[in-house]
Amino acid sequence: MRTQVGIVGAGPAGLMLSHLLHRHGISSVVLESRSREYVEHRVRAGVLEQGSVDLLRDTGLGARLDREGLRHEGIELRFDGESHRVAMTELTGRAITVYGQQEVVKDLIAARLAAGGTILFSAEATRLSGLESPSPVVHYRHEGRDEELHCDFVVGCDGFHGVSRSAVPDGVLHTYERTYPFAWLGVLAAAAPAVEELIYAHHERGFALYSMRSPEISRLYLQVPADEDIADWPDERIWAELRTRLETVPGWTLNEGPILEKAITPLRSFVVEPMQWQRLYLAGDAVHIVPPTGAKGMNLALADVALLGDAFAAWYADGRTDLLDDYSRTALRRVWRAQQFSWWMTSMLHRLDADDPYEAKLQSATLRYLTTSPAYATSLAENYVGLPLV
Ligand code: RFL
Ligand code: PHB
Repeated sequence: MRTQVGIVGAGPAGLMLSHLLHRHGISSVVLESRSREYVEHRVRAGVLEQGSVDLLRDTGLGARLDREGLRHEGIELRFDGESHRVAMTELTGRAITVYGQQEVVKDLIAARLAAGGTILFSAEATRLSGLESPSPVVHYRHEGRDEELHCDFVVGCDGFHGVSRSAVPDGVLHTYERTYPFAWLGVLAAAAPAVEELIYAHHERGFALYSMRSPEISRLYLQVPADEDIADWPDERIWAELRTRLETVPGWTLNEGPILEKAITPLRSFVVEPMQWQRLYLAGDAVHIVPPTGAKGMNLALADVALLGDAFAAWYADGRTDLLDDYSRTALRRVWRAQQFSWWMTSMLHRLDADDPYEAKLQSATLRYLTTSPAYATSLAENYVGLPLV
């Protein structure tokens, strides 16, 4: 098979890139190791920055998002038995939209297929070759056969565990990394959200987050130790812990309901530089991971491919190489802004070292400062709603 841009991975990054390229008249093929059913039902992120919403709307993907997405103009910080609102829209003029990542993925798949695009599901890329030549190849396995996808460029959008990054020779990439001694236990529950805005709760037993997906579905997270086993968390234990960490404000109670899904995700900060080598470009979780506390992962993935879409358009239309050459440097500016913000939110809100009371006092001081200083709150708000693309 031959195409102009070979894309590995049908997450938000790979699918959006294919959609953007199509709008510029550039052909692409997306290879995805999982089934369509699997990627459309994988529960992950839920928060879209204003810039991501604008990108979806401006490229014809706004209809269901505008109907079903929940626009939020603030978030709540809960700590020391108090609740404080960060009025994001008042402070920045912008808002976020709660719309599940799998809904973005469904909308993108539907749009690509309606436009005659090629997404091969259950097609696992096994290795890349010829990246230093003008016609690189993605080797993949599909329906029991080894196949080749020949293209002008390869874009690795295959997430943290993908194969694309490892095609770069040793010594070229620099890795910057931080692991945290805790993870998030996330649940999806058939319970009407008890609040209209997200609650980020700092508690002596650990962080908790109250989010949602719709007027009927709540999405909740608990900080747990990194090596925690999900089998040790029957539903009743989860609800009890959520009540302890979230019901800290007089008169506020959690709405409970059947738990539809639960999983534990480790927290990690990770960046690989540069985001390009020869004819291979890397985007999204394949080159950078943030802990989810800042709600930045999916947004960064979309921002990367927005740059790549324009860069390939300039190359195919006018033979311009400047945008492709600048891709890594430009994208990394946003990536590192999000790294710092996500690390800061994570450090402020999680229980860090139980034996260090000084740390806990610092966290309280930071949170209190946020609730008393519009200048500091604006810094949180402008990062959370997202700084303008590029
Ligand atoms: P994805 O979504 O991981 O997609 C990569 C795709 O590549 C496929 N793949 C391969 N295909 C072919 N051949 C191979 N060899 C392959 N290897 C892998 C995979 O099957 C997959 O389909 O990466 P992408 O597109 O870069 O998107 C990144 C986002 O998924 C990720 O950053 C977010 O989910 C992170 N995240 C959040 N981001 C936000 O912006 N806002 C949030 O509120 C938010 N909350 C979260 C999150 C991630 C979480 N988890 C579970 C990691 C909450 C959680 C709990
Ligand atoms: C979510 O709704 O899944 C979500 C919201 C905010 C975060 C992380 C995840 O910071």
